[in-house]
Amino acid sequence: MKNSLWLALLLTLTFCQEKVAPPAPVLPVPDAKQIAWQELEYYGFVHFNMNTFSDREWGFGDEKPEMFNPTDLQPRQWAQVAAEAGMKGLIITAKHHDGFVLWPSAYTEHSIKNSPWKDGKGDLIKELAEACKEYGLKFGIYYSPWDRNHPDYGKPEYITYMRNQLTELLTNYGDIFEVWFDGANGGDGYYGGANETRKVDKLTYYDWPNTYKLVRELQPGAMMFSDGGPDVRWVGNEHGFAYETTWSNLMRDSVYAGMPDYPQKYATGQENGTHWVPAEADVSIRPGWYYHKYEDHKVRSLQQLLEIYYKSIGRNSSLLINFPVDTRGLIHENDVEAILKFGEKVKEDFSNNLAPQARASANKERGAGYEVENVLDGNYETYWTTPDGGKTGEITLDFGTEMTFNRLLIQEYTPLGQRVKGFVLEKEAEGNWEKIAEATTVGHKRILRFPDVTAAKVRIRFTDGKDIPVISEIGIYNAPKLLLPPNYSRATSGEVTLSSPDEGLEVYYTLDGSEPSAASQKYSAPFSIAKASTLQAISLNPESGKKSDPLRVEVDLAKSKWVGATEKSALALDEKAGSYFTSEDNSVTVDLGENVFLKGFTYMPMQARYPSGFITNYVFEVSPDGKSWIQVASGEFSNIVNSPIEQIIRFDEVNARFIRLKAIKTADGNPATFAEVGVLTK
Ligand code: FUL
Ligand code: CA
Repeated sequence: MKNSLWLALLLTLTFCQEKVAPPAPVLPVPDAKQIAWQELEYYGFVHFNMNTFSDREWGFGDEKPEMFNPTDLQPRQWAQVAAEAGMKGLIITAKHHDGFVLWPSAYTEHSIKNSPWKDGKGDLIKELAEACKEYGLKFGIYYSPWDRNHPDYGKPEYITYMRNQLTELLTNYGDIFEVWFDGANGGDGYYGGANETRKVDKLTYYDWPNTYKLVRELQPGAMMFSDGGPDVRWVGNEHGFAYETTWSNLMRDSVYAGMPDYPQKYATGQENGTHWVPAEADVSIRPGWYYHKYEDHKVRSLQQLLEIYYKSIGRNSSLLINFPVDTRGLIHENDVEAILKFGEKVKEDFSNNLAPQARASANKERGAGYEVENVLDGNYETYWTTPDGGKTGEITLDFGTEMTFNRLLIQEYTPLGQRVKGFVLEKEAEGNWEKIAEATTVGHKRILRFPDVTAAKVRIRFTDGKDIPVISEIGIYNAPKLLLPPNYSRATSGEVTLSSPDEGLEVYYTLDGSEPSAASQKYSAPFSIAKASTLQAISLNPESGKKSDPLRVEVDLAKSKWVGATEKSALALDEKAGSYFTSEDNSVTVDLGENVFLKGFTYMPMQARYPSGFITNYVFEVSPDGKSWIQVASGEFSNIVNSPIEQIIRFDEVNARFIRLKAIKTADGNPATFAEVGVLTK
């Protein structure tokens, strides 16, 4: 009797000692589906619908179903590419603003069932749902509330139509992980032939509460996206960037889809937001959301994609990258190459977490179950936290030996709410703590990039928060350098600037056609190239000795003495492809400032997102005095509309002081535009 009493007492004591209560949550907190969704982080968008065939971004609604005619439609290729690129899901534009639907809906004729694709017997939503399953991807639906085709849009009847279609989509295709409601709505359209402008009250027209209820009933696990949630919110721009300070908390009741001041006022989330509505950053891999052949050369570079990664996923947002599937029905080769390289590089950057090699300690510990080691165990569910009271805490990682690194990753345990408002990363150097980097919010994931640091001991100080810090994971990485060719630009003076694509790389170049190496001229500051030369340059990692592929540019005569005949034509002579000159008389005339032997000219068409005035037929003339002109070349820039890259035309050598490029015809009949005009002298 006595013994068992003692045992019971002992057990109780031990139990009491070990049982430390977890911190109370700081509201708001995510629900179960939001917690699961958070883990996905990175998934893909597919914009493929009528616009693909009308070559538009927004269709008017009067397009004919016959136009939807892909020649090689392969949703399995999309899924395969997405999976290989590391994406966790795909969201398809089931219906965009033009109203055309990619499944045989019973409620409209404006659908693939009246298209030539598979003789109207196909169901693209079904095919993609199956392909996603095959490749282990989650499947999501984009559905535009705005419908420029439907005769009832703007009337109450349309809401029934919308709910009928949502019911089809959310019943017949298995699990849907995200339903994407676009915020763009109301305006002019076909509307069943009415051809008029219809405005709706964005707040009340759709009766969102009841539409949300329907989605919840049919797909309880689905996240609903719109500008203001309810489950996931728009990041407020289409560049794929979240903010230095990004809260998952949102004043949800103040926000509705399509509100004009949403991006400025609400997109960052708010510290005191009432609901958990995390950000999603959406961005297309090209300038447009839909495929346009003329953007084949404008697929985002690896450097740009990485920037997006670190500014979205690295800033407490998910990342949704769009593929504008082409008119064949495939993700274009250029986009495939770009996304696979990107996927590989992200994997490489985070392939080796150094943090678990360190001995961790903390200035405060809550007790058993909340030890500091929890931030190094690779398990999101386990976390370190401090006793109640205060808003700060420090973790020190001691490697015992010097380590080199350039990334810090931190994850808060968000089921207990987003808390951290400020933190600093420091290293120990000769007994002192030196700051490496600092930032504000953490949330699900925060990643800081900084130039290589070598240290044996680092410290992360959580300096401010809504309450005590609760940290799931800390990672330290040494991301390999981005060994891409240097970036090149040139001023009108002839001055050339080269920049390396990553920290800590060196740049070497040659001007004589030979291949650059570490023995070539090392780039340290802008230098001048006045005459025609072949510039080749490499980026080189001085530690590994590895080098990038060479950049190769045919540099020609500097434009320092050039004067355009009109003031505005200087925009065609400023060495900037992004600026352009619109000419009412369809020509550019230039005084080269000296007599020059010419062997050709170049024309860079306008590079803006919605270009106009591409020259299709040209005449090129030269003159000794700006008065008497002789024509030295004429012809066609044949594929310029589809491929608006720099056009290079050669002719027999002539001597000239003045040049003139004239458009005989432009692609759209609008005044000719010139992004840049140059000459060839070599
Ligand atoms: C926007 C739409 O208007 C675009 O066409 C595109 O679908 C993009 C993802 O959302 O609001
Ligand atoms: Ca952990």
